[in-house]
Amino acid sequence: MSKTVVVIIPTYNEQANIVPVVRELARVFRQIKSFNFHILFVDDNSPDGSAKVISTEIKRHAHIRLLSNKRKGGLGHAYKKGMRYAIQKLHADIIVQFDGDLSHDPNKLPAMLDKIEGGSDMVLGSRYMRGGGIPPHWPPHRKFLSIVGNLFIRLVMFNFKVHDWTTGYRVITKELVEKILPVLRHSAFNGYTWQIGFLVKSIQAGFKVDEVPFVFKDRTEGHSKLGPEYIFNTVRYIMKVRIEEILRNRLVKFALTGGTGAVIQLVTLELYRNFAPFQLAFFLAIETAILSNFTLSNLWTFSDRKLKLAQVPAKFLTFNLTSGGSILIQQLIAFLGEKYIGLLPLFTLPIINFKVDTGTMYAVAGIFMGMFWNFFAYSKIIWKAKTK
Ligand SMILES: Nc1nc2c(ncn2[C@@H]2O[C@H](COP(=O)(O)OP(=O)(O)O)[C@@H](O)[C@H]2O)c(=O)[nH]1
Ligand SMILES: [Mg+2]
Repeated sequence: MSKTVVVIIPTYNEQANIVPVVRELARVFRQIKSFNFHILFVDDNSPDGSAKVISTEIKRHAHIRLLSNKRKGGLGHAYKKGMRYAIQKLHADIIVQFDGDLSHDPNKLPAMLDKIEGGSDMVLGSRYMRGGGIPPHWPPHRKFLSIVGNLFIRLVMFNFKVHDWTTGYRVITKELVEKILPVLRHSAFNGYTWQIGFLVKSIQAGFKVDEVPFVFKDRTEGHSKLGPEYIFNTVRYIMKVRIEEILRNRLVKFALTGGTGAVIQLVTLELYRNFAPFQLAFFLAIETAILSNFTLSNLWTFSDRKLKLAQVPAKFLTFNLTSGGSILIQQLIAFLGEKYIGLLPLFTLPIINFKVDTGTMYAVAGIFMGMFWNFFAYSKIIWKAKTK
């Protein structure tokens, strides 16, 4: 049995574009015999009467449907509704996101569907790769924003495999849609943030994303609904996603935990000196930092391997010993350096007039080696992964 493809077209004031878009898609559908095609319009009660034109088209063609919303709910809202309907009512195997203004080249559909048949989960129609493009007559500032904007996203996401993160032309398998739809339930994805959100979540979930180049065509009828808040929302979204990704990294958490410990040690040392002799204050400050490191590591850095309450006393004791080990490593390096290389002046940092000698280097090396040791001790001894 051949697979069912549902092309979803959200419309808001696209009255003059409906007939040509149906004609163009129908022409391409006729060339591909191996799929059942449907067109599903999702209209938000467009004031220009788009729905009326769609209804006339439904009488002239088979396989066209219309979903109507009472009021404008945004692009993402329209796609959510359309995708659910396409899967549940039209039994879609493959879903296509397609703009109603003929900006997307329907002739690229066969190549995109081929890639889906070849095992991709999502195929993007991409403007920013060889063979793709944006309208040559765009004014320079619009070209700049479009190209640099996408470059910026690629840089922030640190993913250079995807060339066009914001394209609205996409062919997607039902399996991917079923996984990602619930993830984007939140109303933050009801507008244009839908596009970047959908792609980011799909990549994070490990789906295979591919691209086919196409040349974006400017609409000849109607107006774009894209507002300036779109740029702001997209940038805010990718920054948020990246910071979350970075903070999920254990090494980053470890470094932040250690940094917090160092600050706590310095601050509490000043505090304890008010009522304790220096040696005791020094020791107490170290112990406070150790307590902070232990707590943060257990609740955050290694929260996936959190200790049971009964384990805490013994593990805390071990933690003290391994932390002592790190101090020992620092002193050993300083001792060996001084003994075999010596304390030689290197240079002076201008402005702050800080003299750097080999002793500074031994301290830096010691701190680094101590950190290596600590991370080893944390992950292999104290918060050892359970072997199954
Ligand atoms: N149903 C619905 N469609 C929308 C909404 N906003 C935009 N669209 C449609 O989404 C598609 C892309 O929008 P467009 O304004 O062309 O965005 P641009 O191509 O990025 O400038 C068009 O078919 C619009 O009619 C909305 O709030 N609801
Ligand atoms: Mg458009």
